[in-house]
Amino acid sequence: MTGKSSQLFAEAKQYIPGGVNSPVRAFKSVNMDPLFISKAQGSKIYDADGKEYIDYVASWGPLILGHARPEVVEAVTEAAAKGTSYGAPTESEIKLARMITEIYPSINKIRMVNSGTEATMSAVRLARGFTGRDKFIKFDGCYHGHSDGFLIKAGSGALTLSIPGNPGVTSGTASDTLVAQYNDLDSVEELIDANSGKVAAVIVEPVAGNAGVIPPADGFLEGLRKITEENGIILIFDEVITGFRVALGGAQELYGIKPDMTCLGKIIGGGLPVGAYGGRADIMDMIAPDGPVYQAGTLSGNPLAMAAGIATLTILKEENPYPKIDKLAADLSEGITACTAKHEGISVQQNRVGSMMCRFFTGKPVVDLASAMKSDTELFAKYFKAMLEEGIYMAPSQFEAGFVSTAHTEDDIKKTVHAHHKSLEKIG
Ligand code: KE4
Repeated sequence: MTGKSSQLFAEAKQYIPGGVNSPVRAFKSVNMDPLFISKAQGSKIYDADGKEYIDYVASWGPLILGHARPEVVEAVTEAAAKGTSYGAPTESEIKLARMITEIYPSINKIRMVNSGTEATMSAVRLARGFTGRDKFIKFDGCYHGHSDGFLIKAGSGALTLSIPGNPGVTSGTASDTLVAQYNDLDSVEELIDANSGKVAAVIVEPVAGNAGVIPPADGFLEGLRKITEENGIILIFDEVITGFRVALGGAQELYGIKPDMTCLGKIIGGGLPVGAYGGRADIMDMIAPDGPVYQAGTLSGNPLAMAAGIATLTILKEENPYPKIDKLAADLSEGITACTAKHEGISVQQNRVGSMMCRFFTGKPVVDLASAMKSDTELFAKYFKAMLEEGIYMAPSQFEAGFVSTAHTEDDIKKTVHAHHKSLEKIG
């Protein structure tokens, strides 16, 4: 089924660990060789054999406008013709920073970096520098990139591959990472009480997108805001996925919560490597060169990446595609639910926030990591393969999110529901 891709995978493994440059791409948990992609356009992606798929991975979130959106390609091409990097400030960095601060009232100042990992790593370092405290709280199953302190009970690939979080992470580092349970405010209170005066930050995915999709329970985010304010703790929203995804102003707009700091990535780079962290000016002003907390990057604010981000955010502001893509995602979700009901013995739980979604193979609602972990990952692996054979390219993991873009059509949704029906027939 994956002719040329399998050949390429064998060759890749001679030079690249696991044959991939990021573990989740290896299709390990779905027991098959990964597809190597040759090109993509709109909602479609094409493998090395030229086979077409409807794409719901969207490069793990960035491509809210679909693949090769002409305005984005043009902006990057134009920027490239003027040179690819200068290692010096450019006007485009001001433009992107201003666009984001105008849309996110909680962000007075923002620093560009090259990945979500850099954004969250820097945000926690800054929170430590600002508060003079060492520890931070994350949530079991949430993923904030691969810097050492976050690889404790991380989500995404670490969860998918059941990789224990600690090899290579020192006990000293690990001891400063405290792990609470998502949607469980008591678990946060307990950690704060047990580490009084020592917690610099709470970092949270305001919609968990790395254990599949788990929405915040009513009152969860409000409770986090209250607890952190009462204890002088910096509340960091990791909106690398949700920023410009669940609303133009991200989850903080959707749920009406004002964090102290926000991490962004994915969509703000339009598919090029960009991350960013920003927040209250009094905190951000502690970052070098004005402040003592150091963070740097050769390619931070790269002009091509800025051009892609500006083009992407400009379209999102002008088109306001959210009602359309949220409706398409809702139609997909409803179609899948209605179709599954016709298949005895197979239960699927669909979690969705806006155009980010996930279908769990389990009979009970998925409201936290524990309930997500009850999913039948073996059945998911069979389903994934069947959907691929039907021409649907999903995230190769039960514990990832799927995304609808502005390039998806009602016809794509109909085809996907039909593919779901055919796949359930195969695996049932
Ligand atoms: P990157 O360093 O991968 O750009 O971003 C890390 C990150 C931070 N925060 C959140 C909420 C994230 O979801 C991510 C990265 N997401 C995963 C997929 N869920 C990236 C895919 C991969 O690792 O290849």
